[in-house]
Amino acid sequence: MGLTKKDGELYFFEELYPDITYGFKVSNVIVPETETGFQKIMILQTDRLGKVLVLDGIVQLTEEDEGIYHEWLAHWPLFNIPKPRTNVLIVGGGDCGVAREVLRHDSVKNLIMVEIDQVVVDLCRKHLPSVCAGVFEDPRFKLHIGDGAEFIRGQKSVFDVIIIDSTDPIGPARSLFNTDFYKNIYEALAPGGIAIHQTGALILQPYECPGSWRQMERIFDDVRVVQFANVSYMGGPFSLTAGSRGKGALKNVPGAVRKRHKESRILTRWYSPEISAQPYPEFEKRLKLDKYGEEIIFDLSLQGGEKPDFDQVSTWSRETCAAIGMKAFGVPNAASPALADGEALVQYIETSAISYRRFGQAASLNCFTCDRLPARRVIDFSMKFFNAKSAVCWHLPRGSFSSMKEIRRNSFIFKVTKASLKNRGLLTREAKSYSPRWVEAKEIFDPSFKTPVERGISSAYELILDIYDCDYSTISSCESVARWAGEEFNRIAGLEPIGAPDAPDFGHAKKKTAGPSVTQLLRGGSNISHYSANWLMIVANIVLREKIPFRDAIESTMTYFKAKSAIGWILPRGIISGNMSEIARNSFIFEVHK
Ligand code: AG3
Repeated sequence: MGLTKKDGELYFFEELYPDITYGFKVSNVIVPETETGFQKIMILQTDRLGKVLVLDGIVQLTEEDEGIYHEWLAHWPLFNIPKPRTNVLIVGGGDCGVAREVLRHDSVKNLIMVEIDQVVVDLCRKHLPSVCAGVFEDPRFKLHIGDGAEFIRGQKSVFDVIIIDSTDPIGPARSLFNTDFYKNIYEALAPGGIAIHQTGALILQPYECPGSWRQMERIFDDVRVVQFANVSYMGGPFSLTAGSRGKGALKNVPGAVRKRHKESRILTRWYSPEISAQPYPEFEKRLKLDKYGEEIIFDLSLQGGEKPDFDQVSTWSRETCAAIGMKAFGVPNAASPALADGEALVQYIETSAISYRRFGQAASLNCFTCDRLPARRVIDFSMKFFNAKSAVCWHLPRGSFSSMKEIRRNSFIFKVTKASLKNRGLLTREAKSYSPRWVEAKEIFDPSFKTPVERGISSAYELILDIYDCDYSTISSCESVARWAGEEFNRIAGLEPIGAPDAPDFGHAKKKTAGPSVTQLLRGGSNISHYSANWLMIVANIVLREKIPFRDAIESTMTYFKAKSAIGWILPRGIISGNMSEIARNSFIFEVHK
């Protein structure tokens, strides 16, 4: 919307979000929207907020409240760091508001600011002199015009504090939200140093802070979220995410911080050592969860030649949702109304998806949720629905951050009968449960490896992949995940897609699901993937009959998402009956490292 007339008066409405905005009355346009070569800049005069800096339609600061953001960004790390604070780097920060606050610390001897956009610096210097007050006159300040991500590369143990005052991860700042950048930042920190980054509004940008937190958590020794709220950044709680090189620097020990603040004699307007700026504890707990989801996978034998069609299976999927108390999203997706042998039906649910396919007389079912999973109810309901006497089940922790051993220990294989369903308690306790067989990836990758189908165990098999530490930009774009599922994977694996990948937006970000889903129906199979920017993870279930080149398919997937590690399972599917220990012996779990 940007500048808009409302009742004959000029208003500005922010353009960060497609579906929600805020605005204010503009008394004068000081700098009309100008393309800088990197972004669009505009400076406005308002009665209520003073001058306002807008980049690409997004409010960066207002004179009225810029102090809140700049003070927290500069003083939180500078007062927390126990070691001398001598060398400081700012990445971005072209308006010089953070630089102004940093330079108030006498202990800072050198401050380098790397800003990509000279036009922002010049126009802010000219029109927002109160923001950059004193900065250009200070001999400790050095401005470097260039790309911060480039500048930082190869710098080793140089800075005590690094402050990343970037725009949002759209436009020129995209590269500042990636794992490589955070790694380079870590390297550039002196031991004991702290880096801090603006990571967006907690509620309106639900992936941003968790996405940065999760990447930083893998790289830095301690990570912590700092929370505040201001007027300029709509949506209430706003986050900064800090990481340290070495342990202990982010403890925010009130006594020590208070002492440093007092001794510095810096009179802050907004920053105070009395405020812990800790995020909501429940938010923090969710951030630290280490399991993405859970899945129950089971095969039933259908009665006397039955071949349920689209309508029947749709009813099953809808009623399964009701049985587990989860909302269905959209309508079931299938290749044809007949649901021929091997063809999948997929129903998205509020926390992931449930799916069906039939191989001969076996119905192969999956129920994945990123929330609670009442496995007993799913199995019980489905056995009744399809009138089956027993089910072969695999219960898997999906996207677990535990060790391989732990993941294997929590992957259960067991058989359920009508009788065992009558009891209460854990299904795996009652039935004898088995674990999948742990094998080296190279065994799976060896051309001589035989799938459960080739071993004569089952008529189909399922390749399950949990791919960790994906690249933020790749994983946060639905198009790029759909391109992987629709083109890349099939090309390498030699699979024939039916139609285009289905990647609906059910507004997952606003709901409780951990991530949106993509389905690619395949000739004789399907690829159902869930992905999540805040978990930096893609979890995929590929059900097939034919063998695919596992090494190439998994390697190219990991390369595509720039991932470092993955856990995989290969399970027999389409089982009518069988010996459980044989089924377990032919259910594999493996670990892949780049
Ligand atoms: N840079 C951070 C702007 C963030 C805007 N995002 C938002 N409202 N969700 C500000 C630069 C000020 N020096």
